[in-house]
Amino acid sequence: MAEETIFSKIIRREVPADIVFHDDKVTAFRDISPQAPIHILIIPNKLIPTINDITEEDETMLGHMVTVAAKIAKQEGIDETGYRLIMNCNKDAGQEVFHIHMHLLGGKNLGRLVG
Ligand code: DGP
Repeated sequence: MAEETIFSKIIRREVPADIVFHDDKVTAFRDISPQAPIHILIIPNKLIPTINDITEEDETMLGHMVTVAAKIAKQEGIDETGYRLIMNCNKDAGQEVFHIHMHLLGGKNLGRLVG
């Protein structure tokens, strides 16, 4: 059984967060330590510790995370200027919270990361 993180408490509204979207599959809220003018985390309501723990039954929910990210980007007015979606897995990527999450970053030129 995976250990809960602070994100489970945010989903259950036991810890305050600036929630911008939620439905039966995902919750999205502003990052406590923003790395860009817009920095939102999209997380599954189901606890999955790392990307390595994703199974085929999670595929629909993962697609939904991307759809929700695009919807929020539009809501935040950065759909046309652009944004970046990032998911970190384990130590070398700097994952700190072991409940998978997608970072949505935008609101400024983010520079080139890869490519
Ligand atoms: P990562 O390094 O990918 O595991 O990113 C974890 C992010 O979670 C990091 O950008 C800070 C954010 N975070 C951690 N704890 C909290 C919290 O209690 N509330 C909010 N809103 N964000 C948090």
